[in-house]
Amino acid sequence: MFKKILIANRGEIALRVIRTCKEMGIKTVAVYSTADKDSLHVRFADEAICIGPAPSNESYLDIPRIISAAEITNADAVHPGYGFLSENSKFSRICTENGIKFIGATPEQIDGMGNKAQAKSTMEEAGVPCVPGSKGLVKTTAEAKKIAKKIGYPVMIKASAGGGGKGMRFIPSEDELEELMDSAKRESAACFGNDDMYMEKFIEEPRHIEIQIIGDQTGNACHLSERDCSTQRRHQKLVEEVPSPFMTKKLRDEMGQAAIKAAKAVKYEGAGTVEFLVDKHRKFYFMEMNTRIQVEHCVTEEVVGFDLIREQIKVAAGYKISGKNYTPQLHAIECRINAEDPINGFRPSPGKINELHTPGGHGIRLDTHVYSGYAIPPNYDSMIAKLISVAQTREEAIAKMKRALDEFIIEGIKTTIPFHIKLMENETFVNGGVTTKFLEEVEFDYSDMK
Ligand code: MV4
Repeated sequence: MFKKILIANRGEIALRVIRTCKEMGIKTVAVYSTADKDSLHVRFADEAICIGPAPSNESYLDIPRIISAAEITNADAVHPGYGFLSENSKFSRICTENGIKFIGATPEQIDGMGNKAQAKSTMEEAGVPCVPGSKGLVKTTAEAKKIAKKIGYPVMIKASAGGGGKGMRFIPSEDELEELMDSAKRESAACFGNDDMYMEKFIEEPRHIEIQIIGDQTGNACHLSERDCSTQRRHQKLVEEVPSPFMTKKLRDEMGQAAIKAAKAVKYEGAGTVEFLVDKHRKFYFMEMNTRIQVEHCVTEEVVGFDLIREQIKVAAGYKISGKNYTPQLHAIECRINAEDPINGFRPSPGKINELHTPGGHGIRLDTHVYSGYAIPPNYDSMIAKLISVAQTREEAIAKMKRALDEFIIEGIKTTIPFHIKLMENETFVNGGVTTKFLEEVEFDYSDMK
């Protein structure tokens, strides 16, 4: 087992990893920017090294500085968390070349999944259902028109280097194709320095359902059931839950088997997520594979009953997984609490937390790095807490979440708490009818809130 892990991240996930390391008797090294000198991950780690100023490019994304910190402190492994360098193949490679175990995917797996057109081909070959569309890249608009005509409009054109909706366009008919494909190419070139495109048939009002998988160094892999992440706004997830209210035993089994095929096809080691689009007929299609621990891993932990960070560390150290798949026995919901004002278009609201009262009680978990008096820096992601409720049924989990949101007091900044209170009372959400289109269409009325 590792003796000392450097956590190349900040915020709640850095704290999350430190907690598990402590429980496992592994020493921890925090790295931090000057903006984070008063952060809890700095205080709770065994050692902490300042790696630069507030901008991520000069701190949490600066590979040489992080490798130096690992060498100075004699860390034998690095946990990258999510975001930052977690899916950076160069970082994964440099860690390995320096004799530091990267707790995550290999450079080949990161690049293979980062290239979305290639990832789709790999999955198709492995027998994972994919959305009908182009075989690989679409080079010209003439070729695009030919393929679109064959699969039928509407279609989606997607950037191969993309993800999170960047460089993606909905094309209703041939008339708009040329203009939309050109603009997608320009956006992709500007964002990713690459304008490769592929095409898919448009899936109407899909749900975003992902499968958590874990693989070990012997090539064995299992799934830990699904997470429904359909409650998104502009490709930002706001709520995740398991089981999906749309799930059936048969669908879980089929999606789980497809996700295991996906993992085995790339000999996946560690924790990963296979994302699917699910249409109204419960047909599912591979969308992307994430080669990292995700923000929403906690809901899975609550329903399967084990610590995913611990499992990640164990497989990275060479332990074998049991190979058994999991069916959720409980219901868990996560609300992302962001320092954003939902009443004003989710505008960022960094600043000092003057007063904080955190919820607790039966079935409530709160993962956060904030405390009373903490100043949220404007430089990073706006997520400040993850509130998770766990209960026997969905109805009870919603009731618990509502109760916990009402107890949650954060003064000095605006947060997404009012949004979540409204969502927990929304008929479509309560009925389990949320698709990825829901938050594009609904506008909550906050006038009755203080
Ligand atoms: C789609 C789609 C419909 N049909 N692909 C959005 C982000 C990117 N990862 C894939 N996305 C979509 N791809 C086809 N063929 C609809 C979306 C989509 C979406 C997917 C997941 C979660 C939220 C979404 C919001 C809008 C569109």
